[in-house]
Amino acid sequence: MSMQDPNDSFPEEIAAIKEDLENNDTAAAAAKIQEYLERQNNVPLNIAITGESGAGKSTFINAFRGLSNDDEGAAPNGVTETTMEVIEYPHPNYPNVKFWDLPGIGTTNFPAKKYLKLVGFEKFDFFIIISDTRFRENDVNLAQEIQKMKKKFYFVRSKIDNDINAERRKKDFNPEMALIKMKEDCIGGLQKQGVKSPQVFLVSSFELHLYDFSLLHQTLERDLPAHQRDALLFAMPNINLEIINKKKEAFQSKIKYWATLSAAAAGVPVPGLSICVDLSMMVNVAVDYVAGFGLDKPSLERLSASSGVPYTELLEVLKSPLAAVKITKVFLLKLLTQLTSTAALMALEEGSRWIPLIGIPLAAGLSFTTTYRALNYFLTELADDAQRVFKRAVGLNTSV
Ligand SMILES: Nc1nc2c(ncn2[C@@H]2O[C@H](COP(=O)(O)OP(=O)(O)OP(=O)(O)O)[C@@H](O)[C@H]2O)c(=O)[nH]1
Ligand SMILES: [Mg+2]
Repeated sequence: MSMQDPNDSFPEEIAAIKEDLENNDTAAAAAKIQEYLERQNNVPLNIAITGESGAGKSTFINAFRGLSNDDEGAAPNGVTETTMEVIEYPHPNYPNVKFWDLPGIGTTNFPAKKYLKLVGFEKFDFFIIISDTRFRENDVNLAQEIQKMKKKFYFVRSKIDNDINAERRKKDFNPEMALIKMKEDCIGGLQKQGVKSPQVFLVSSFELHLYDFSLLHQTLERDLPAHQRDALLFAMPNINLEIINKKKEAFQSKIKYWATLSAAAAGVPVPGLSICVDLSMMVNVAVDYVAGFGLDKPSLERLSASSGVPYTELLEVLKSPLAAVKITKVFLLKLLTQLTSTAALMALEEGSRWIPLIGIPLAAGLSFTTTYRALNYFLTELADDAQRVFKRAVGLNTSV
């Protein structure tokens, strides 16, 4: 039986878990699953942002983290390294993902090699070089030195909304053509300065859902090693429906492991529920879903601040009882009791392929099924909410 899942980012660990299950060693499998799931949530990703003063570095970092510039959380988590100020900004919901605000190389007067050494280039997974005009000699020197250090870099041409607004005043205004031309100019300029096949992305930090930000994500995703792709994905703001779907799929592919954990732990039934589930585990997973979709109260408040859509209007489109609330065991138990009695739950396709691998008694099987179905249900509802919230935030029609 093939259980290969394209979303598995630690293939060796998964193979070991499957082997334990096939040998009926559920306890060993459970321990490995726990470890695997924890490891997945703590994959570090370090993104360096550099560019001249005023290029839009801080605004880009804030927007990526779902913050507006005047947001309280936008204050630096300050550390001063060496002789230069390199400031670390963790993602609010995924602190394993860090953005590093580097000083513009031009303001430091260091040659590129020295600059990279001083900012501690080894720890960065890749560099984003930002400019609000054409890219200069400094940017090019830095890019070439980054390449020598066997690291990746991407050029972001910022404040595209300004350029488009300026174009708008022209008689023959054509936004598509203007964007193509801007990109060609940037690429041409970089090539003239000796950068081979430069990757340039046109971005407005005020409107990440427009222009090239999603292309930047796709490119980064393609370039990153498999185990870091989910870290990037979950840190992504919900800039389109595709991102929301990808997050859903990534969560979905883990449900069978959570259900197996629940089955392995089954023994004492939960009061009020006829079968055994691990309530505290389920609370953690639900909290994770909510955070991943940005449906927790702080994330929604930040979205309201950055989109200008009142918080209460965002709340209006929420349907899942799990969004924008504090999820407790008591709360979840109530929800589960309703769910198991109404059986308003999803099909069990993936789960039923997995069950025969686990040599478990009936009670545990029920626990597996309940956990599997409930998590599936929570996930689907929250993903739908995320879509509606996204549409409302960017002003699309939200009728459902
Ligand atoms: N219209 C528009 N303005 C932007 C955008 N990004 C940044 N800005 C503005 O450009 C100015 C500089 O942005 P910052 O993010 O502070 O630039 P920085 O690179 O961090 O500058 P330093 O910290 O001084 O090196 C601010 O007034 C921002 O509001 C954008 O995408 N669109
Ligand atoms: Mg700044």
